[in-house]
Amino acid sequence: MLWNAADCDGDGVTNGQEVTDGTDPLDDCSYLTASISETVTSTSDCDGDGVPNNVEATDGTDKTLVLSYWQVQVYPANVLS
Ligand SMILES: [Ca+2]
Ligand SMILES: [Ca+2]
Ligand SMILES: [Ca+2]
Repeated sequence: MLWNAADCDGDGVTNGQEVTDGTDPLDDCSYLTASISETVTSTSDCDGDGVPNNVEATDGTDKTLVLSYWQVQVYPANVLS
């Protein structure tokens, strides 16, 4: 696999895209959520809320917000309409 197409840190963003975004391809807490295109395999807990990144990705919660648990997720009204 080409390096650019690989995801070395497992944050779901390919190395090439991380370089484009200016994030660190070797830091699984450095990425742009909007650029995630791969399955998140990182088990780091970047926001310290006790839920690993790969689980947060499955739940659809925000890995960078401490208060973003699935159970307490509150969407703005304009997202639901
Ligand atoms: Ca990555
Ligand atoms: Ca990264
Ligand atoms: Ca977390």
